[in-house]
Order: sequence, then structure tokens, then C-alpha cells
Amino acid sequence: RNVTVLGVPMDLGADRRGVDMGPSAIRCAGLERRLEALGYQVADEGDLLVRRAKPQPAAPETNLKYLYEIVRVNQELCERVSGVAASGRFPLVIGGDHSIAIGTLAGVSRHYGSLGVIWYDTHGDVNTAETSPSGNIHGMPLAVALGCGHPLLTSIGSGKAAILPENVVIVGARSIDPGEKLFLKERGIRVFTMQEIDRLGMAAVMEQALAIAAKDTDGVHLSVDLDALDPSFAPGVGTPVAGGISFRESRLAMELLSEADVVVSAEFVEVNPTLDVRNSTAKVAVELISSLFGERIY
Ligand code: DIR
Ligand code: MN
Ligand code: MN
Ligand code: MN
Repeated sequence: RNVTVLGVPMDLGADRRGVDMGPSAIRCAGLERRLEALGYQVADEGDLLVRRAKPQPAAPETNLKYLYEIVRVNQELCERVSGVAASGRFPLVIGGDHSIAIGTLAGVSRHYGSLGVIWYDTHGDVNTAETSPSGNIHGMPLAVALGCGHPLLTSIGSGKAAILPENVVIVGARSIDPGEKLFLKERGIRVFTMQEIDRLGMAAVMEQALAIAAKDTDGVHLSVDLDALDPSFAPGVGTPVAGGISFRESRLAMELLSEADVVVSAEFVEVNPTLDVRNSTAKVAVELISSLFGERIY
């Protein structure tokens, strides 16, 4: 029952300033206190250094924005997360934009023969340089974890694909780019769209998601992009899309994950305080983290 918190004030992957303040906002919302109240021993190791890159066009030979600094930070994050997992503690990474999932997944997957992934997001985040409409690396981390993307990104960590497509699920999808649809279909990755959440209900969706992510794996990584929630509950995100998951559904999802007792690492990303309303999105993140770690209403 030991948790290590790593903050990554990364805003280079989303091309929208302010998400670098996410870790601070989540701490302000009471993260450590809430986890300690649940009986965890919490070690907050502070923030990794992200160098302020000048706005720059993509590196000359690629359309990937801020590639080199994003690679450097994710290499460091990979080593840090790997060290946390090696010491038997639970790595909890707070962002920062979603490009940091590259380092988290590279670091965690070193310690598991096979790792399932639940990607709780509006977006698929499986773009590559060829398919990306934006050149923003936060739209690419799941592809990188599956071994696809710029070699500087896919070689972080061991260089082997961190996860298998049959153990990956996306929950909350409502904005998938054309190239991403092809990528996901070719690999048979299960995508739970908003329509399925509406039709089946969150409980059934999470039951199926868990069955996929936990099937023959040694653990499950949970990656929560706060933009999965409806903007009415999580306004402080860089790319809000209407018609999202409610706060109640999200809390239920976290409670079901907690009961399943298979999650070995997690990250909560894309909280942007400059777009938020009285830190409400960071507060939602802390509520969801508390539920994931076993807090119960009664
Ligand atoms: C879009 C947006 N699919 C892209 N992605 C976002 O730029 O690749 N991911 N917002 O969180
Ligand atoms: Mn997203
Ligand atoms: Mn994102
Ligand atoms: Mn995302």
C-alpha cells in the first residue's frame, strides 16, 4: 500500500500552453491527503524537469512538434517509473499532456511479461507522423506503446512493443481520426464509444474492458485523459468534445477498477488550469483517483 507520485509538467505534446500546471493543480486539490486518508504511504517525488522549448516548427525531417524534448523527458520518466515499479510501489503519474504516457508505459511494461491497458479518453491517441492531423505527440502515445511511430519514440525503454493490441481497450471514444480508425481496425483493438456506454451502461462496459485488459496479463495500466469526461464536468482540458462521460459514470468506472484489483499503474493527464473553472477538473481527477484507490461512499 505504497504509492509514488510523479508529476510531469509537459505541455509540448499538446501545442497548447497551460497543461504544464496540471500536476500543481492536482496536488492543490488534495491528492496526497486523500490517498493518506485511505491508508496509503504516499511519496510525492515532485516534478520532472521539462525544458521550456520555444514555439518551433516540427523538426526538419518530421512533422512531430517538439520531438527531441519530448523524447528526452519520456526517457527520464521511463527510468523513474521503472524504478518505482521495481521497488514494489504503485507509480501514479500526473500530467501534463498525454505524450507522457510513452514514458510511463515504457517504464511499467519492463516489469511485466504482459501488460493490459485501459485508455480512458475521447481520442484514440494512435496517430503516427503519417496520419496525424496536428503533429501533436499527445495524439500518438498509444500507437508508440504498440510499437508504431518515430523510432526515437518507440525505442524509449526496451525498444520492444510495450503491450499487445488484444489487451488494449479504449473507453469513452468520440473523436477518432480517419487514420486512427484504420490503425485500430487493422489491429482489432476494442473501442468502447460513447454510444456503447449509452447503450450498455458503464458497468457492463467496464466489465468487458477489464476482461480484455486483464486476459492473460500480469497487470493493467490505467491511462485517464480528463477530456474523456464531458466538458460540463471537466472544462479544464485542451481539446474538449461534447457528449462525454459523466462524473458519476467515471466514478463508477474507477470503483469497478478498484474492486477488480488488477491495476498496477495509472496516470491522469491533460488537466489545464488556464482553461479550468475554480480548479474543478483537478478536483474531479482527485475524486477519481480516490475511487480508484478504494475510497467508498459507504
Ligand atoms: C487529434 C487530437 N486526434 C490529434 N488528439 C487529442 O491531434 O492527434 N488527444 N486531443 O488527446
Ligand atoms: Mn483526449
Ligand atoms: Mn491529449
Ligand atoms: Mn489522450
